[in-house]
Amino acid sequence: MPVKTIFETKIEHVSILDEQGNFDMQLGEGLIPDEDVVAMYKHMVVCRHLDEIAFKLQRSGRMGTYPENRGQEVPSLAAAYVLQKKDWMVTCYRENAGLFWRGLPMEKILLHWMGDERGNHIDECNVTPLAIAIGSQLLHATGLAWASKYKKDGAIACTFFGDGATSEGDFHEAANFAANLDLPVVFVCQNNGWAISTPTKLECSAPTVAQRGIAYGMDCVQVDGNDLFAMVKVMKDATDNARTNNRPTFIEALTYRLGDHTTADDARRYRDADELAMWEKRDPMIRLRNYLEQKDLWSSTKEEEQLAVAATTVSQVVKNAEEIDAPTANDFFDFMYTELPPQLQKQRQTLRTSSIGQDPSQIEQTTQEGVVQ
Ligand SMILES: Cc1ncc(C[n+]2csc(CCOP(=O)(O)OP(=O)(O)O)c2C)c(N)n1
Ligand SMILES: [Mg+2]
Repeated sequence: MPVKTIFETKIEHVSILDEQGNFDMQLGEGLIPDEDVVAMYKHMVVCRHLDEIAFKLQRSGRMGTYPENRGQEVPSLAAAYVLQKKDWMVTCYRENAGLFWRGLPMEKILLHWMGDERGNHIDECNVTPLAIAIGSQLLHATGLAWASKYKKDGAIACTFFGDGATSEGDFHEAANFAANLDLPVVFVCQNNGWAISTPTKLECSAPTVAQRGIAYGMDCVQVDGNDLFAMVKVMKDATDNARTNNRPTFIEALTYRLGDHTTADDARRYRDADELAMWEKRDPMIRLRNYLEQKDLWSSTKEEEQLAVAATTVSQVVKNAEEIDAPTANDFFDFMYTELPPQLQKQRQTLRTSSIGQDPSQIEQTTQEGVVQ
């Protein structure tokens, strides 16, 4: 029997506005109206300022650990621009730009990193709380898409994760379910080359991360994740695929975190200065600003004005986050169950006494602090 090839595939790489400023008219013309490109650039200016201030809040002891988003603004913003209101955006922790575009109040992100659970009470838009357990959110997105399909509400789910997350079992389980059950999910992998200090090549021997999706029968594409136009293009294709065919797509967005992994990290210990310098030149905002200036849609004056808007907006956001009333101790109990089980009711009632969890009627003395509001 002759040996025959039974499966062949290829991964396409999509780029429209490259780092030299070349623009592919065939793919890019008419893709995004000029006023929307300007609006997204303005949004990025605000997001970048928030990122800088969040870093400083941590350094000055006013916030807990924070993962800088700098350099990775495009993938989530492009996705949020393409998604519909009813869709779900299910993120990890470097998607501020997209979350804010969808309508998540900025102070909620600060509250989250300040350790205040109210940052995770989200009823403004269909986004889920930030996932810190790497890869866990992929299963949530797949479940949301499955529920939407069951309910026939037409919503799709778009989830974000890093290159490192594709080495987690959760990724493989989510991908398998999504593809086998024909679920409308868009998997956006932000490949920034590193999982903390582990370079992508040490955990993925294949030439692209995108091809990990092929094993599950998904459509897979690689894109320049610092190119707003290319990212919008692949997101449009992927959301059409999800909405029309109920099929998942895997998008590998090549990007780079210009900061440390988090404020608890020092990337200089494992990353070459040359590598960083190369990616600083590929900063998505520089590229977009040059494009807009060439088209006479932006100028230094407009940049100054927008920086002033960003400063005012962000200082109000910080004020809102810092001046919020302290949470009550009862919050601890009040958001886990619809009906609190009896033993937890006892704990709630006796939270501020020295007899936590005992039957309140058995407690002889309750101090003033023991009165639970
Ligand atoms: C389940 C789990 N294992 C380990 C960690 C610790 N951890 C936090 S971030 C990270 C690396 C993630 O890398 P990647 O998925 O590439 O995302 P990036 O931070 O580069 O965007 C690890 C291992 C975690 N948060 N959750
Ligand atoms: Mg990574």
